[in-house]
Amino acid sequence: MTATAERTAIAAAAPASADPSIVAWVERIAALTEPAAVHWCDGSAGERAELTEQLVDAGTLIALDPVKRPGSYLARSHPDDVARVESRTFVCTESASDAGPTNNWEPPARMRETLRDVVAGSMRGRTMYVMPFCMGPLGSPLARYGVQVTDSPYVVLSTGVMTRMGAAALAHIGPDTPWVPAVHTVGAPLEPGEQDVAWPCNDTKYIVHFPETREIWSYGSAYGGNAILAKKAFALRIASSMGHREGWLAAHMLLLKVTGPTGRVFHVAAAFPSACGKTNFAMLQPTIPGWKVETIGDDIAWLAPGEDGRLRAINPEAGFFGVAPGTGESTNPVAVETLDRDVIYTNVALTDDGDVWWEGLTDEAPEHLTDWRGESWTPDSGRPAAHPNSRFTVSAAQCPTIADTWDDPAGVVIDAVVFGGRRASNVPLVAQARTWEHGVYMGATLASERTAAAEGTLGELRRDPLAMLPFCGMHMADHWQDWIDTGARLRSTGRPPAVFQVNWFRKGADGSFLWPGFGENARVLAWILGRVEGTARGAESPFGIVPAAGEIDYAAAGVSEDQWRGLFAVDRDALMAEADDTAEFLYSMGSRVPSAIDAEHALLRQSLRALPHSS
Ligand code: OXD
Ligand code: MN
Repeated sequence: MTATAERTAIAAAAPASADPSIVAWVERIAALTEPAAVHWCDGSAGERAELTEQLVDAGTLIALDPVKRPGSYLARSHPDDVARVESRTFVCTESASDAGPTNNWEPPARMRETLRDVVAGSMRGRTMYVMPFCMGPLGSPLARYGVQVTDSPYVVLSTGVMTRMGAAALAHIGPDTPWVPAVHTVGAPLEPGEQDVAWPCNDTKYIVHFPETREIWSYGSAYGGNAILAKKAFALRIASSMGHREGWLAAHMLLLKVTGPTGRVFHVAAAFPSACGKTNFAMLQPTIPGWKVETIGDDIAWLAPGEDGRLRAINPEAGFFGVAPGTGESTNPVAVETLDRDVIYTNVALTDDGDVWWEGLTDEAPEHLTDWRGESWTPDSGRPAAHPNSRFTVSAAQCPTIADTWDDPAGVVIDAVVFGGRRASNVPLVAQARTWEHGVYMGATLASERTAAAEGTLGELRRDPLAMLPFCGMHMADHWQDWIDTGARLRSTGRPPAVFQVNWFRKGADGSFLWPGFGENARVLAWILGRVEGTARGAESPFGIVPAAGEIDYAAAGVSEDQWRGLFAVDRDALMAEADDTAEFLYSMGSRVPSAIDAEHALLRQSLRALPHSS
């Protein structure tokens, strides 16, 4: 077929509603990647069924027992393609300084050349799927659009769950609608007659963002955020840069609707680094009577000042891509119920009767399993049965606690913003920032112990500003400035939400957790909302405002007085050492650090100096 004939075939197959700019782009990418066929996704149930059948035949998906897990499948990835690859993730702005010190950077022209070389012919022998998608409720003024091409039908199924993907999204992209083009290839072209593998990928990987031209290119991986480009690549990295120009914020935050005993409704946005319990918090079941918590989102929020001077938020996603290990009846019964049907599981273990299992799903492991690599496993095997970053992909709509407003095009009004990390020491269970700027400082200097969501050494403490370290598609300090500016805008017309820092993971001298977490976190949430409502008095502390005596019934949570004291212990020397480390961290962010952040740091030092010395 000639190039012209090929182009004609692609255009002819395009839905009538496809904007010519999309058709022209698809033609260009097809000419570069040379797929054997092009399929325009409509996002229908029929399309889903067909792709699922194809993936089962190819051995990529294993159908689970239709009675135990109806409509659910297990995928096993290549053992080297199991997490986001931060070392291969790039933000390519014209000037290196605009990507900032937290991103890998290459000049765009050089990166484009590299990408052209690796991507050329990379889809040979495969079908290229074209997926129009919408982030946020269709038609919402806060929603944004994109089109991803991919040669992975597994990525098509995942994107179909995680976004509003298909014909309806395409119909919303008119000649004046900006849309983000995203190219994804597993980088494993097939020679004629070559047998495919169950999880094609490439040892070489590139996850590349061009924020100035709003483009995404991903090569070599089919796993999670590396490949479902609508999620981290678009909804956080490209979106943070879009928000910078347009006056809104992309945040690595869950969203909650909380109804208090008086019937008053609150909304909370909370940022935690990856695998620190965001999904559990998003599906919290309060242990205290009279409180109801409903889910709006578990990972990403887009926040924008509304005309009424209040901060409004949407969840741009349509599904949950949650970490399976640690999700169980005792930790997150809502997730367990959400996962009883129509789920794509990746890298969890398979039971002998066609069900799934992972560490933490039940207290006791089954006697025999097939582990995430497809090998026989018993509790004596001495290795996890599920990969620590194994995941479930499931539609948000089937979560039993999903809020009626979760896809409200107007978004919800945020009353409280929460920042949390995984900290064994130094950070109290909860503290309220004295001002919006103090809260942004708490978020900007957030640190957390490393988890399995990305490559790296587990447990190592790393700064994760606003929980955005791997997801900020711009200079981190400029992103902080966007937060500071948002507060100023809200203040000019209304009132910014109250800001809090929480830490569910503080440990005592014996190394055990001081706070039970999970449902008991509702006690902390109730105090936070008491502060918002004006019913909780709070008490001054070097951390900010903490619960006054008697304001949280910790004994009812099974916490002793000693443990409670430990949760708020102030170790002057350790805090001074951390403040020194924070100063170095702020210095490492360069000259763009907002003066408001420097001022907050100076205030903290001042208050620490005034403390009595640690005994
Ligand atoms: C995620 C992550 O997948 O943060 O949500 O890594
Ligand atoms: Mn996340």
